[in-house]
Amino acid sequence: MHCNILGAPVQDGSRRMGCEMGPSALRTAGLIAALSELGHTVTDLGAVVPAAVRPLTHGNLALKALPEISAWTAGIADAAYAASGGAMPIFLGGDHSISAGTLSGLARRAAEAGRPLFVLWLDAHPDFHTLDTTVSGNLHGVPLAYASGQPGFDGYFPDLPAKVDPARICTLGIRSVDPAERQALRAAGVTAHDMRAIDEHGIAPLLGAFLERVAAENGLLHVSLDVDFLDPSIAPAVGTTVPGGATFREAHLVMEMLSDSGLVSSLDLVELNPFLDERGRTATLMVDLTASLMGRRIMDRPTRSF
Ligand code: DIR
Ligand code: MN
Ligand code: MN
Ligand code: MN
Repeated sequence: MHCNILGAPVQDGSRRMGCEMGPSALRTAGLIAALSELGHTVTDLGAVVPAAVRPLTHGNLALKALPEISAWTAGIADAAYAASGGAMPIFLGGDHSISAGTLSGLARRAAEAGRPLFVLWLDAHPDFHTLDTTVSGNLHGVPLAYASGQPGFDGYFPDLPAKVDPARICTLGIRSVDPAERQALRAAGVTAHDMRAIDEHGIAPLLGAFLERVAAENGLLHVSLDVDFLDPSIAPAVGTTVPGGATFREAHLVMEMLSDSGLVSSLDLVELNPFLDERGRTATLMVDLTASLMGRRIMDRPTRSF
């Protein structure tokens, strides 16, 4: 597999500074060497450049850095489109607002290829706010709503060349959902597996059922991995820790199942704030999880799908 690495050093989508160091920390933790050791070829495309910032005013006065995030979204969408198709793009955030751009570019690519795009959202949060419903005003809380065509983004975020069908989105690991998001997720038909579902059923059958759907439609699969999907005890370097997250083994199992499936076509690694890390521990875990997704194994096993 050929991997295109793109840095997206965005931090204005979250409340605190530090995510702009995410791409550097993931590179320092050995991402490129890990991919090369697994037999992949890698091109590091450096950092995405945002589009020109233009002034924007919105009735929701809580919104933070709307002109800046809108400009990043346009730049990242173009870069994501250019880096996909024939190679696997890996986007290094940056806070989760970068996925407004990655999903837009990837949806355009999938539409041109005539393939349905599926999205696996690994996160404590569904990030399904619109510009009107967000209470915090932090735009890392809106990318999934934007990319799936929820209302209220027109004139503020770039027009979408293609939307992600909400029925092809699966969130896994959510445990902090605002009331407006809960209602919007249900209305849009997003598959939302919360931590209780993982407790009750185990993570493997939930993921397996989604992968069956991707395979049945010959879909492309984008995986968006937010650091806060993981339990804070193993991944402290994120601004929005929520207790009760995925364990080390659950997270690796997800990545190994994704690898076995052969379905993953692109990946976001987001919300790493290296300023909050304990000697690179979280950055290293994110690299190790990426390695599992890209084929690293404890023992060889006959490849099975899921
Ligand atoms: C919260 C937190 N729902 C918000 N969202 C985060 O600000 O809208 N997403 N942290 O990753
Ligand atoms: Mn997120
Ligand atoms: Mn989150
Ligand atoms: Mn949110």
